Amino acid sequence: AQVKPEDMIKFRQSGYAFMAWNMGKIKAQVVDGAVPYDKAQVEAAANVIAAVANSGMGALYAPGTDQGKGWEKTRLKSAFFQQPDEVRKIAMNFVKQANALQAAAATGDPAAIKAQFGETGKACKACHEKFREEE
Ligand code: ASC
Repeated sequence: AQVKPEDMIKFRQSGYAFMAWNMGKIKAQVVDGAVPYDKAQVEAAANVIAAVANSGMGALYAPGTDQGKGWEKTRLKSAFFQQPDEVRKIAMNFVKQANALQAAAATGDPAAIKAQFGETGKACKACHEKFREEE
């Protein structure tokens, strides 16, 4: 069945929100130390992020889904549709970094996970800086 544009926005925002929650769990354990490191919890979080990153979310960016007229609010800039090569590069790097975070989590080495958490966050940020409107 055809996915409605407003549902595309909702689904992709759900994916990012769920990844953000899981990034926060990893950050609390290996960056901030606010929560004691638990290998299984960090692995579970990294597995979620990798699964979402590999789920083919590009399909949720149909032309026109930067409009938001009466739909879910979106902060997607129209530049996203004018720079497909740049979008592809950023998206592929994000998938690569998410997969590397999953691999790092599996090692159980908090220092390696922390380093790769930083790289993954940079990959998130690259898209925000180019294609997400300020609040
Ligand atoms: C996160 C999160 C993001 C990225 C970004 C990295 O944990 O929710 O959007 O990392 O802050 O700079």
